[in-house]
Amino acid sequence: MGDFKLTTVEEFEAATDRLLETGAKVGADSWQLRVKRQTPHCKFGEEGTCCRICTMGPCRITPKAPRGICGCDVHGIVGRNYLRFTAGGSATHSDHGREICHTLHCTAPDGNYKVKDPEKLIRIAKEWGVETEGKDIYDLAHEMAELALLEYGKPFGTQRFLKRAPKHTQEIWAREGIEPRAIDREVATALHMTHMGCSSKPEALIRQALRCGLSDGWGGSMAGTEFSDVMFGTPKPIETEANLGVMNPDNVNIVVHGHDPSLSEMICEYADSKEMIDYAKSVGAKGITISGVCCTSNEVAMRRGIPMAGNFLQQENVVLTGCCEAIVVDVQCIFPALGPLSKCFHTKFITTSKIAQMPDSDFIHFEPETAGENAKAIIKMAIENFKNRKPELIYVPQMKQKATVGYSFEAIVKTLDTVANSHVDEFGTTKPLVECVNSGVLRGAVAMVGCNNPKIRPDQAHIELMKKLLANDIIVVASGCSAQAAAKAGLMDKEARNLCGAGLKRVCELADIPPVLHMGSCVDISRMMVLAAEIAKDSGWNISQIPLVGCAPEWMSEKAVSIGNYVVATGIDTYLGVEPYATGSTEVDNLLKGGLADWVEAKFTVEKDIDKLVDLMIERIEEKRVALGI
Ligand code: BF8
Ligand code: SF4
Repeated sequence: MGDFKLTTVEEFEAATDRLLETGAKVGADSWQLRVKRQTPHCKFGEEGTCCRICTMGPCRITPKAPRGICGCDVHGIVGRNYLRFTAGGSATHSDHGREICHTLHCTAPDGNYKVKDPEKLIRIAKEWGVETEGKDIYDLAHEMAELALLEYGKPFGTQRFLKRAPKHTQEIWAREGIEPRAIDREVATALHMTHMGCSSKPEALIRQALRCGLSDGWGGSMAGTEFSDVMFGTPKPIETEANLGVMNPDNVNIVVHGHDPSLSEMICEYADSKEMIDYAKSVGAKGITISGVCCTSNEVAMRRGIPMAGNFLQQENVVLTGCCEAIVVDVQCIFPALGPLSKCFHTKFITTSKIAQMPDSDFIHFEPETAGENAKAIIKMAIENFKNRKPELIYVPQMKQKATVGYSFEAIVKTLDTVANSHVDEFGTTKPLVECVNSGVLRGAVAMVGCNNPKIRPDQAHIELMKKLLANDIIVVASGCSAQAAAKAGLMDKEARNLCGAGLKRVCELADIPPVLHMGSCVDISRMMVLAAEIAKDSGWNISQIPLVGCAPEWMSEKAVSIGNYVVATGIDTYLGVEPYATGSTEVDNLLKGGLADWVEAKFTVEKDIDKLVDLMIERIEEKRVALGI
């Protein structure tokens, strides 16, 4: 086993405490302090029983006041709030996807953005019935970009990617009336339905939440993932490192944070140029280190092996190291706190998108047409900031783990194909994986996703859940901040296979994989949908029958609820460690945690006790095995 050892959450916390001491010296605020000031939280908000969608209110439901002024009951109010929450998430993911489609439209052989995976582009074009023969690849890229953009507003029909789902799943969506139409339409319908005096019937509201979620997972997010692969390359296994120790005090440190790979890819590209490295040396640095936070980090880690400095609740820590020259952000999950915090240090907080504009930041508008110049300007700004460091504030926790990442759907299929020798001739299917599950070498799989949330001890739930699953021969695929928690702990180091049960350990050895497979960012949960769909087709099982569940133990965002809705609507039971704001209505709560199964063959389970949560997932996986007779 060599000297491999997991990094513990206690060690993460000790490192954070040391950084917070630096913060205290300069009067910095932190989320740890703000949580104290914000708790206890408002009960009405937590239960979803406050309505403020018209100015006759706000109305709060209590035993004495069981209806709002308009007469809406608690079930209507909670259902509307849940749908609005979903619409926020779906809009956000999908708009990210739209940006990617726009960037695809800007690709040119001599431009900032190119087509790096032409085979994938052609594959999707054929799927969409677009003629590819004899066409210039850039003409095809532009045609596909336009078609993809039309998916957002097309007047008729449903999402093109739905055809990727097994027939049974497509039939369920049609039967339940939840096949997503144009992506923007599902968001607009959600907002329309929840306007004052429209829907107040929980069934109708939750049905639309599923539909709106599906327009994200099988629409906007899927477009984001697929066309990012076309432009930046489909991820393949690659070595990297994770945790704050990847920051190098001798170098100019640039941290990329957010979600859109169009920005981070360009920064990585130029930071690697001789011109920029020489410039960094001229100011006394040894070089340039790019590292990442949140999903943009996952994107560049998966494709370039760029190290991951941390996940969501670690974003302030990178500034607290005192050696972050610039934290460059695009959209989503960016703490506005980074503005004032950066002012306590020499750090430049650089915002780049009109979607995410924040006080106390330097705004450099990043656009596909001028991406190269923008990236250079940002890197130069960071380099020129190197001299402004305050040496007495520099402290980087020497903590990092090795990780093998880059397990796109394509990479998983290719890698696991090597496990079952009998199927070498069937390269390109999930059959070897199905065979491992069938024989019981693998008991099943869990898709671990989502954020950190101070309501749960950060990273602890992700890591402990994964450890127990691995010990029980359940393979884990992970994305988003969950994947980063795993990487920081060391669970994406191939050596971590020693923590697995005998079956999973054997699979990891034969396929030469870590036991937790990094599938990418949160939009890349669409990769997991494709994987589930292909497993269903190759096994003959329905998606809901596969010994597979989803889990977001520390989730916090609207995007996460949108994801939850499409994962469940795809037939995958989903386990949460944090309650959605829906417990105030028995009708909505019962629907989410029970009734949905009658519609889509899956439902939510919420359990705040993490030990119980993992046991429930293992039980469910074993139940599914029994039902399949395997
Ligand atoms: O989209 S897991 S904290 S970074 S919302 Fe955000 Fe949550 Fe992280 Fe990526 Ni996803
Ligand atoms: Fe109150 Fe009804 Fe207005 Fe909501 S819509 S704020 S419940 S009056």
